[in-house]
Amino acid sequence: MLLSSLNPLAVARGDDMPDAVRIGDTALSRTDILGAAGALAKRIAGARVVAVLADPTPATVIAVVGCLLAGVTVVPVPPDSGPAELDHILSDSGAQAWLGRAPEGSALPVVPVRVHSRDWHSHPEPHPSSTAFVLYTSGTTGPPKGVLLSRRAIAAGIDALAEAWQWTSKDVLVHGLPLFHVHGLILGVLGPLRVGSRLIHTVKPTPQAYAAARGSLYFGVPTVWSRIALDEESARALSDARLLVSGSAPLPVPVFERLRELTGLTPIERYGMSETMLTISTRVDGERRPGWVGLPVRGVETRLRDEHGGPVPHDGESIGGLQVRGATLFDGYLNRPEATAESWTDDGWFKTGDVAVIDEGGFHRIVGRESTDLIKSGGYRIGAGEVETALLGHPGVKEAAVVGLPDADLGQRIVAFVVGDAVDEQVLIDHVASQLSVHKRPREVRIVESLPRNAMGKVQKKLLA
Ligand code: MLC
Ligand code: AMP
Repeated sequence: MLLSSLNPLAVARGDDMPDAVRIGDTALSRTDILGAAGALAKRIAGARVVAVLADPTPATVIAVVGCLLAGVTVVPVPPDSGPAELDHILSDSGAQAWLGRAPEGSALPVVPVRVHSRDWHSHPEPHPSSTAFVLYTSGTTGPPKGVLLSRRAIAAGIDALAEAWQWTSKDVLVHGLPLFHVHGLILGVLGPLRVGSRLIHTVKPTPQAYAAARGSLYFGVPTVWSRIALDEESARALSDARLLVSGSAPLPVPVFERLRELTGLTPIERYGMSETMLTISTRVDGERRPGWVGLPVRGVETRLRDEHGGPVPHDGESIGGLQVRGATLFDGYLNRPEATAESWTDDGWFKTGDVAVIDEGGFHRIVGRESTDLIKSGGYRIGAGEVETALLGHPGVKEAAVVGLPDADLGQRIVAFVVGDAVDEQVLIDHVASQLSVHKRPREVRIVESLPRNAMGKVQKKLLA
């Protein structure tokens, strides 16, 4: 009826339910979403690219679906983005308008999202290779890069996971993740719309909200799961679920084991990136080994390479750079031909920047990242360079070096080493939180006399860690 390559509402109408999508206290049927998105699609048809301040609200879901219907590229923007991030995202993406809410002071026009509007006009199916999303994600240095994701890749990614997890319309998915990333938005909202399962979005991913939702399929980043593992009552309430799925960062083995003990369920772990969507996962009908992320999903191939591009044996011990190719991959970084070219090998594999081990059976273990300058904190990817630039923008800061240190709750916590004059730690944390998205703030600032440097003057971050 609608979109063949990416039909987020394929099972609309026939099997509709009044609460197909629940976000906080608001429930929407598929017909509600389709009608409101249709009305929006009519208004934006012909636009090229628009931005959505991606709060966890029904308006965000309707805005994204409206763009998919109209074939307009959408840029989901973290709602707490700082002024420099916003300027960069808007100018780099060429966004022509905001859908729904706009941040204060933005000069772009705003197209309202009306949850109760309805329009059933059908739109021509956009080409599968057209760009559905530009997702901004951090690199080691500089401002975030726009990852171009096509309709075709998104459809392939969701379908491959549905197969691996036996995810069907009988499931009720529960999560409370942000709606501006692959995990919460593409997998967590478009996934259920495409598969036909219900979605309960808890707004915040708290243990209590997960326990109260009584779903069959749960998504969380490891921080969410480790908080649940510490809350015995909430964890036990998940015992009736079918699958607990963890991803976006490594799930610590003790958390895996504790969840199994409290819920009787063995977590599914899966691995992915904004650039590749989800490429590796354990399967419902396969082994779930703590500390390992499983097998490539349908349509994806992986390999390991050493620093000279030579092959690394898949023997369960040898460590190499993980490379992937297949149907779920992005089409490059917007306006960044050099960065795009650097991230691919000459023979067409994407270099993830992660180091991994593959065993004889094809099972993958992610060992870490090649660069210490990409930090994963609470499942968010944060570039050390971006935080350092924000710190150096404070008049009291002379030098700054940012690293991710191990943290039981967040996986890594952002720690800034700062050389400066009479600077207060909390003032610097608040300064970064006001310039960038709040989750990019250092959790700790250490004022030091000097930074360790090598003979070339380069900061030795390994010594700080
Ligand atoms: C604290 N706050 C401040 C502040 N200090 N605000 C302003 N200035 C300061 N100095 C406020 C925040 O605004 C927030 O308020 C509250 O404190 C908590 O901040 P937080 O840092 O968000 O909370 P935290 O508990 O640390 O969050 C943990 C978390 C979060 C797990 C909920 O990290 C999270 O949602 N992570 C998900 C990341 C994710 O989805 N990644 C997927 C990437 S895709 P308030 O009022 O807002 O609570 C990907 C591909 C794949 O990786 O493989 O999936
Ligand atoms: P992002 O672009 O925010 O999606 O972050 C992608 C990065 O998250 C990957 O390159 C990995 O470093 C990390 N990641 C995602 N899933 C996992 C996982 N299951 N185990 C370990 N690291 C992961």
